[in-house]
Amino acid sequence: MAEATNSSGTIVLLSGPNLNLLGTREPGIYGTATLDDHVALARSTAEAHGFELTHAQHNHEGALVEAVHAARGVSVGIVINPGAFTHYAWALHDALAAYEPPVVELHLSNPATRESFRHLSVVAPVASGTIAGFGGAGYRLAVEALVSLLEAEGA
Ligand code: CA2
Repeated sequence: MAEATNSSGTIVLLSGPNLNLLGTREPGIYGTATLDDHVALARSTAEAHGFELTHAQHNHEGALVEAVHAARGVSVGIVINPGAFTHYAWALHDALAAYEPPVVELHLSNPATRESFRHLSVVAPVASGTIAGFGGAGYRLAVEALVSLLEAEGA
């Protein structure tokens, strides 16, 4: 028999390439917390609002595209830190465009203040909004932003 759940639905958190290395290098830009630390914060924030959260990290664009496909119909929204794919991965853009619920783009750093190649986001046009530059707190802020969109939709 299926377990009863009071969950309002599942939020999918997706992480792009190299984010599995967080906490091991470049602490000046990305901080000392690990990806597991960020996922734990995102999950506790989601659960505090009555949602479940699943997470996947992929270093390959196709795997992220497939994760977006897999989220269709079974999730209420996506929070995604696409890593460097942010700046050129049009297949990821297209996959997110075909995903109906809201998408929140997330970055630890603020790409707008960094090298010019980071100024273009191909994800931004298919996201409801972007949280960037707040370090690890962004994982809480991004989930809260998504929950607020979902609550506004349900209102
Ligand atoms: O600020 C962010 O969250 C980024 O998405 C991080 C990406 C970067 O390409 C984006 O422009 C902004 C890079 C993630 C790489 O993470 C590393 C972590 C530790 C050591 C090396 C890379």
